[in-house]
Amino acid sequence: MSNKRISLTRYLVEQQRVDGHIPSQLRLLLEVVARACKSISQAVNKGDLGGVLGAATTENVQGEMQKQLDIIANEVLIEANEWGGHLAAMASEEMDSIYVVPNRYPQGEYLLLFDPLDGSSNIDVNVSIGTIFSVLKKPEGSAGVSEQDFLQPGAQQVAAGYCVYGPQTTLVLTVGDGVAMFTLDREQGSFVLTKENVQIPPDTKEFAINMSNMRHWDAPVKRYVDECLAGQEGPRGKDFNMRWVASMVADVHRILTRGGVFLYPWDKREPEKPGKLRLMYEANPMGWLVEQAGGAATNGKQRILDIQPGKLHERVSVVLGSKNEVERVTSYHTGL
Ligand code: P6P
Repeated sequence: MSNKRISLTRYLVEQQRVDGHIPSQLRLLLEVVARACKSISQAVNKGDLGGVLGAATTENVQGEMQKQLDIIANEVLIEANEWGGHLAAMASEEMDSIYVVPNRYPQGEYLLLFDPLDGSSNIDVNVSIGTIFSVLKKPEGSAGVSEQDFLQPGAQQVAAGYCVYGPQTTLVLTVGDGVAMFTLDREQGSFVLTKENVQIPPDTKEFAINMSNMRHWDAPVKRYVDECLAGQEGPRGKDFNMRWVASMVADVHRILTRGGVFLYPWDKREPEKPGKLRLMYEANPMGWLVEQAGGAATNGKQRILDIQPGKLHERVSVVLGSKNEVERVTSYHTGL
């Protein structure tokens, strides 16, 4: 077995040619997104030297102050993808409405959704952040493209992934045939396959949640976390460890790499909102990656990928990771 590492390009060509798994236009789309992530990684890695740390003067659709790098990453993804002929439109956490590919470029059959730089509260303190992306097909027969075309359950995704900008820059991808990881070789300037057929252990001793919100949680979440904290002497009969990076990409990457369960549940702080995280470009892509790696992802009550979106920027509660833990948390909510 050759120990010659294969590039992202070769992996995608083989997924297209050998497995007939992805059409050439989807392969092109994923190569363009990967190149955009390389550019974002370079901007992030410059930090203060690039003069782009700190806040911008604008808010995003969520009412959150944008960081300069949020806006830069968004522009990089738009400019990289709009001319290729593979997309009909894009949607981003950083844009109120969809971005339709301008008439001067050919329209394609895919819809690209992304959180261009997730975890941006960590940018200025040099903690891992990342780009999350999801790919849908434009519904057949619809002339033109509208926001309604994006409102498909996560089970309809044809590709999903993220790029984590940490000690390594690593692209993690699924096209429905398992999860593969590609590490950026900066000397070659290319992503190289470093792990495939990623598997999340079904059990874990590590949970990830923002504990400062404990007094605001619903009873099932409080029960689950209390049992973890009770450790060996408690009902779980084992001690647990806790992690919270406050960057979903970093927390999910740890879970894909060594297992764990991640929770961002509904809480009483903003009771009208189902959760903090966004369904279309955070929970859906991460949920599919986790499922493709043998894990599970629910909103506490139902499979995230089955949720029918009502709005482009709608939020959702998220419980994802090691299958047996996710099933336990979900059973505490449903009583099943
Ligand atoms: P909190 C980052 O802003 C983010 O959207 C996710 O990446 C992360 O998991 C979560 O919010 C962190 O939220 O309330 O702990 O700061």
